[in-house]
Order: sequence, then structure tokens, then C-alpha cells
Amino acid sequence: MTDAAAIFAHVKQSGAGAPLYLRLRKSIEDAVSRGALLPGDALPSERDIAASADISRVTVRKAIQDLVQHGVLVQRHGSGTFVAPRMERVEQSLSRLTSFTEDMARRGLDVRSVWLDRGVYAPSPEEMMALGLSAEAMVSRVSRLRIANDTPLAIERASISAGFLPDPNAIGSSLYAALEARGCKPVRAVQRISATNLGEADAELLEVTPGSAGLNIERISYLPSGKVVEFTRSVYRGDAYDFVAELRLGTGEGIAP
Ligand code: 16G
Repeated sequence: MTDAAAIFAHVKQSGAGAPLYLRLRKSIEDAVSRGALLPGDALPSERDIAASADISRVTVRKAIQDLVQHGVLVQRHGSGTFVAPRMERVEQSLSRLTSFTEDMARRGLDVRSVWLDRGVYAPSPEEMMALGLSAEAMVSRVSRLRIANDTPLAIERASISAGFLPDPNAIGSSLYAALEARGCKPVRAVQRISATNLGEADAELLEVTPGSAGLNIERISYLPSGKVVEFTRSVYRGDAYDFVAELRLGTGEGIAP
């Protein structure tokens, strides 16, 4: 019996009571977590798995589709099903104000964004507070799924006063480049990070299981004049990011708002 076949041989005897496709799914997940199947390994064909586990191909297909949806496996047309490559964690300094595009370019990763929304709106009370806007002012909203080397890493929902950015459609691939071109690139930011469990919609965009760990990040950025230019709420994948801060023996100062 091959190593891969051994993974499937006892599916029927495992997890009594649970539907067969769930038992198969669990066997594969367990094999991935204990390293019996490694990132990039090819799975046997549906027919071979069905024969090893003594279950129907329909059941095998259902388990595999489930695992593909949850990012454990990937399917490549014409070449089969593979264990998904492991996410390289991105280490991100908390002491430099940089853009997503700059961060990824420095690591040699390709950046891509999928636009979720961009337009000019009346500000919400939260945006009015954060950006210091009156109720008559308008706000440009820019929501994007940020992708590096084909892995979705974050959903970013930025709000900029329309006074600084009247046309969100004028943004190319980088919001900060667009702000710089208009002479209003932020020079300072305050960032708040908190833990979250990803809801259905965000998890689907980030290609992880609903309920997975995520990071809510709120960034408020300032111009040299002290005016707020950006209020961005982001959701980052918890399995992809390490935020790193350098700490020095301090004088007890707080963060200036
Ligand atoms: C970063 C910022 C985000 C900013 C974006 C601009 C965090 C948590 N967020 O992702 O606030 O809007 O960069 O990136 O770091 P861009 O210039 O590539 O559009």
C-alpha cells in the first residue's frame, strides 16, 4: 500500500456516525496537519481514493470540493489536485508608514487588487468623526481586496475626504501614490489592531474558512499640517501577518492623537 493509499484506507472505520465525505475530509486534513501530505503534494485520482477508501467517487468529489473551498487543497485544470502551498507569513514593521504596494514590492511579491467599491458618498457619522468632516462634506470610499502573489491578504476599506481625493476612479494601483500625486500623502499614522474571527463574506474573499482568525486594523493618517487625510478599516488574514514593533525603554509618553 502506498503512503497516500494508507491515508484513505481507514476512512470508513473512523468518525463513526459522521457522513462519509466528512470522515474523508477529516482524514485528508489530519494527513496535512501531521505532515503525511506536504504542501504541493499531488493527491491520488478520485478513482484511486474511492478504491482505497471503498467509498463512491461522488463522496470523494464532495470531500475534495469542500477542501478546495477551504483552501486546504488546490485544483489545477488538467494536472490534478494538490495540497495548497503554505502561506509565507508577512512580517510587517509597525514603525514605518508604508503602503501595501510598497510593502509587497520590497518583498518582491506581485500586487494585485480587486475593487469592491469606489465612489463618492455622504460621510457616515464615524467618517465625519475620524476625518473631521461636516455633514455637508463628501467622502471618497475605496474598498479593495489586496492580493500578493495570488494570495488574498487583506480587505481594505479606505475613506478619504473628497476635498483631498475628489475622484476615486483616478486611483491606479496605489492609493498612496494617488495621494502623493495630489500633494497629500500622509506622513504619520495611528494604527489600532484588534483580533477578530472572520465572518462569512470576508472569509470568502480572503479564501479562508469562516470563523478563521483575522486582524481588524484601523489606520488614521495625517498630513504634515496635522489634518487627517485617511481613515482605513482593514481586515487582514491572521495566518498571513506578523506585526512587529521595536520597543525602547520609554519615558511614559502616550500616543499623540
Ligand atoms: C496599507 C495601509 C492602508 C493604506 C494602504 C495604501 C495597513 C494596515 N494599511 O495597506 O491604510 O490605505 O496601505 O496602499 O497597513 P496602496 O498605496 O498600495 O493603495
